[in-house]
Amino acid sequence: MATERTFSIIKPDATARNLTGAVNALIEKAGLRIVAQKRIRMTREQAETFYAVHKARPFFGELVDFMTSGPVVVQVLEGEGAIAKYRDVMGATDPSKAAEGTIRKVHAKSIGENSVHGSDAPETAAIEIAQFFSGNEIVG
Ligand code: FUP
Repeated sequence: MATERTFSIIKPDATARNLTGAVNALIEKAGLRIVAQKRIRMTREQAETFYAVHKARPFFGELVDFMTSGPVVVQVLEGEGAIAKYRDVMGATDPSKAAEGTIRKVHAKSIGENSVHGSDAPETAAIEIAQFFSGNEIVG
């Protein structure tokens, strides 16, 4: 399998509970390398752009409110099959349905406050990485 990069966000519910290191430990234990990372406060415009695909969904407003409610840590993760691997490490969107040992099973509070984001495909990974990082900020 090819080496890939995926985009990750440690969300406000996790930074509020001081879980950045705990999430990073699960990422690194899975063999993914954190090749870029920064802590930011997302603007509404950034969150609306990032989640534009969900614009028509009933939870869109709440999602943007939540993602701008506190600091987030945006990251680029690298590894063999990193996109699918990180989705496995994250677990299902709804933490009550997530597999044992996954980030969302261990740490997430609800389907909305679910601790992490990870890209779902190579095309979205490239777009999401480019929204938050320039090339020279990613050091593999
Ligand atoms: P995921 O790819 O697992 O992050 O899930 P989705 O792309 O389906 O959803 C993106 C985000 O929208 C979730 F992380 C949280 C939010 N969401 C809700 O708040 N309610 C829902 O019913 C579904 C998603």
